[in-house]
Amino acid sequence: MAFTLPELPYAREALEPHMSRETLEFHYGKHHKTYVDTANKLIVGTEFENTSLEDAVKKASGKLFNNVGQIWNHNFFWNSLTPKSAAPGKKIADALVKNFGGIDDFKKVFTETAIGTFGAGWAWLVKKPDGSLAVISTSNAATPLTTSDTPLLTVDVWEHAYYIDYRNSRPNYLEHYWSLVNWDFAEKNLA
Ligand code: MN3
Repeated sequence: MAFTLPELPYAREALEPHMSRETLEFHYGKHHKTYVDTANKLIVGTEFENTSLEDAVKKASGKLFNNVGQIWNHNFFWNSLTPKSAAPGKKIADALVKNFGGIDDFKKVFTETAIGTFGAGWAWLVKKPDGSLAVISTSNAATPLTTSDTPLLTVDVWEHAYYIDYRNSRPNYLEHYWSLVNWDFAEKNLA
């Protein structure tokens, strides 16, 4: 069973002006696709030929982990975005207020964590096993899927995520990220 590149949940230009069609063409159409193609080459003749993507992320190491981790992280990232971003629903809003003091306080922590992630990586809103929410950062292909945390929302802070639209300015990218957040997705993951 080969890994597949899922269809984007929106059109390539749907996230404009915050994220350009060109960024989607490269980030989804080339970077994400390459992780899928590379993983599919690496699993030939291995125990991973018939495992699900989730199981592969949990069990693989080295180069295969890097590629399946990145497939999963990108699948999660595209779903963390929407062209129809609306205010957070009551459940997720209440949880953010309870854990961070307010929605703007959460955004500040998440933005600082994303900007402060050294080099390539990801910032995540996660639910801890005790039910509390936290913001964490992972490097390269590392993902909360291999931990006891439940991911709710993510932002990709690899340079390839923002270089076309914002050059070296990760802060500008983060500013626009908030116009694209799919709070419904975060709320569903919280349930
Ligand atoms: Mn990426």
